[in-house]
Amino acid sequence: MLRYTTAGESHGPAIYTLLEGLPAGLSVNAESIARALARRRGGYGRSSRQGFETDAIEISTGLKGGTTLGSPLLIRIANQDNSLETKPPVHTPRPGHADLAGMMKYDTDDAGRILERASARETAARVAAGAVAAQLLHEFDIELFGHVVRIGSVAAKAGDVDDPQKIRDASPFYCLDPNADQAMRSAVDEAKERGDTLGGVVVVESSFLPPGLGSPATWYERLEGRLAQAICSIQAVKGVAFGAGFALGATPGSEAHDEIGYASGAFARATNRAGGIEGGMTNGEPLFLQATMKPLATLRKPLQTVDVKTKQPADAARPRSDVCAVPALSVIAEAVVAFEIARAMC
Ligand code: EPS
Repeated sequence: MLRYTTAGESHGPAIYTLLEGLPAGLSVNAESIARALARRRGGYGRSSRQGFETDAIEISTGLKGGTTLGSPLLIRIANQDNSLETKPPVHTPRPGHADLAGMMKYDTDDAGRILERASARETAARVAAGAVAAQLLHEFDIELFGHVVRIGSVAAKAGDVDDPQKIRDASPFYCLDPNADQAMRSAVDEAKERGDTLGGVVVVESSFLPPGLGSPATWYERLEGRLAQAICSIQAVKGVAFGAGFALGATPGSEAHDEIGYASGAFARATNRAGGIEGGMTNGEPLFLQATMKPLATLRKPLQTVDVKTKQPADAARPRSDVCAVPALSVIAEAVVAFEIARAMC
């Protein structure tokens, strides 16, 4: 079975991805992993950390001559910020972060012991795994495409564009509507000025999936379930929707489904409200899913909390953090979807 796990602390010496179940003979290109990691570091609104991390990777095991042996692949991503052992304890948990729940779970008064793994730094390891999965999918001409459609109250205009990759990669928000970039930038600048943070919405889509990936018969192989778990496990994600998503709950059946036609030797649908998945399987139509990210929990103008040692009201901790990490989410979401699709292909 294709699977991966990650290890490593946000401010330890390195983070790691261990991938198991890759087929033998797959060509693994370290540069395309590095490119995906560079995209994750980018996007407007990130903290100074992304300016000095280089995400230098080492593929420590699993390859000979650049192709997989079929054995576990271990990827190490170095941290430039390796300050774990000298960080002072944090007694003022941030509302919205893993701090307080983790302190109660692990019976500690130091949120630092929780945030080292809860931190979104871990998503670099997931992007590395997704980049390897993308190389496997590439062998089958399957590509996935993630982009940003909302930053706070600013929505991108939907619509088809020529050369979406070029437009997205030129956008500081990884967005397909160049007219939205300026409004998004102002929204992030204003949030920063206020000591606030912003969330948003991303889309992951693919036009190239063969029908039948997933299962109608086994609950944990149903593709929407697998993808929802992968997406909702990303730090700060609070929701996922497929196709028309939540709007389907307010739509009569006569307008909610995608009627089936047949033309030029293939089944064809005029609409794609299902987002390319029916009955837990791909149906041959484009995959379309959205994920929503809450605003990050570390605010320069701190929310109110309690000092867990004194039990007195206090300002929440405000370690270095991003104002907005939604562009990065589009890269991470693309990576975890690539992994689930590759897993289903295997
Ligand atoms: C992040 C690394 C972290 C945070 C952020 C994302 O690094 P540091 O805490 O050292 O600045 O900037 O993490 C969070 C948003 C979070 O909630 O922990 C990264 O590499 O993506």
